[in-house]
Amino acid sequence: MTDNTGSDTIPALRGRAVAEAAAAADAAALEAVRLTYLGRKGLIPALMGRLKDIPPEGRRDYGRSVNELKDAVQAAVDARKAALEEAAASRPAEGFDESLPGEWRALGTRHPISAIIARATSIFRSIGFTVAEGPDIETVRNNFDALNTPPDHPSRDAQDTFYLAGGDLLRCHTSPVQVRYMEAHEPPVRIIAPGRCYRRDTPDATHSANFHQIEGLFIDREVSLADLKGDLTHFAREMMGPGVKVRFRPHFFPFTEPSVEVDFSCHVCGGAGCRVCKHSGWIEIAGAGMVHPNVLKAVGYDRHGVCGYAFGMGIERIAMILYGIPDIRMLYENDVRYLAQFG
Ligand code: 2U9
Repeated sequence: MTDNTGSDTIPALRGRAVAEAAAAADAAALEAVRLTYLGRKGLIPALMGRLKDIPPEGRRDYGRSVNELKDAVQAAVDARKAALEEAAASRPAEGFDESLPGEWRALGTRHPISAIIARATSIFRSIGFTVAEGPDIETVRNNFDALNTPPDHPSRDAQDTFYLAGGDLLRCHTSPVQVRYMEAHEPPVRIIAPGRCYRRDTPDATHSANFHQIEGLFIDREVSLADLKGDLTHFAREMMGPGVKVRFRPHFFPFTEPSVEVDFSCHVCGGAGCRVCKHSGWIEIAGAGMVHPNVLKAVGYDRHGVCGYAFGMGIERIAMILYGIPDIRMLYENDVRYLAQFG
């Protein structure tokens, strides 16, 4: 026979309805199946409505087979409903199953440069420094003029510094951060400035056009070279280990007077001499000195009757020494198989 489902026979309709009920993914889908076949306007009541069109001698059989179809579909819907309810009852609260193993996430490691900055920052924080930051693109005035750099100083040369089209430049040290800070704050000042710097260096094992520095500045009444020596010695011991010795050699920088270079005893040989320290027992780590009066004047600090010390050191150099990294370029190639061992 045919019906308003198209050409389905009663057995075919039964097969389709039972299969759809069994496949219903949830209660809503099952209800949709039920309405399609058993609902008041569904296919099975429509079949029942045709009883009057059947010749009288065939009505008994027709009525019985539609009733059997109805019972079979109702049974399939009931069975699926029970199965769905049972599954829902045995499932824990939505979204959380405490019996499952924890989710494992692959965490990255800190880049050695970030690790050194974090350690150095924490050491200086513990002795009262705060962190200051500034832009990578700077003015000639903040990067050179305010730092007492003579007009003919080689570092100003376009061979050494990246100049941008409007006359600004990429800072070649983080010192302009301190210039800005002093112009925005009254003394006393006790800040460190870690950050990215740029120089027109040809890349090799120890040079990169991009590198990082951490600089420090302490300005107050009666700050002395003894404070500088004490604070940098503390830093050396915290950073490299308690046995490290520190020595200060006279030097020259335009922005400090007097100026010193700061060496740490070699942490590999303890000062006896080895390949790492080129058999000198010492490794040059930082430059430092008492802030030049012209720098204090440039930022308007001369009227406060203050003085201070400043220092600067290269982060890559410390990372290479501490982690035994032989070539600065390994820090920038971003080979995670190599970098994953640090931090
Ligand atoms: C202000 C005044 C003075 C920062 C200083 C150095 C010495 C120094 C080098 C170390 C290795 C740069 O990365 S490196 O090549 N730095 O030797 N830096 S004193 O002096 C300042 C800074 C800011 C206002």
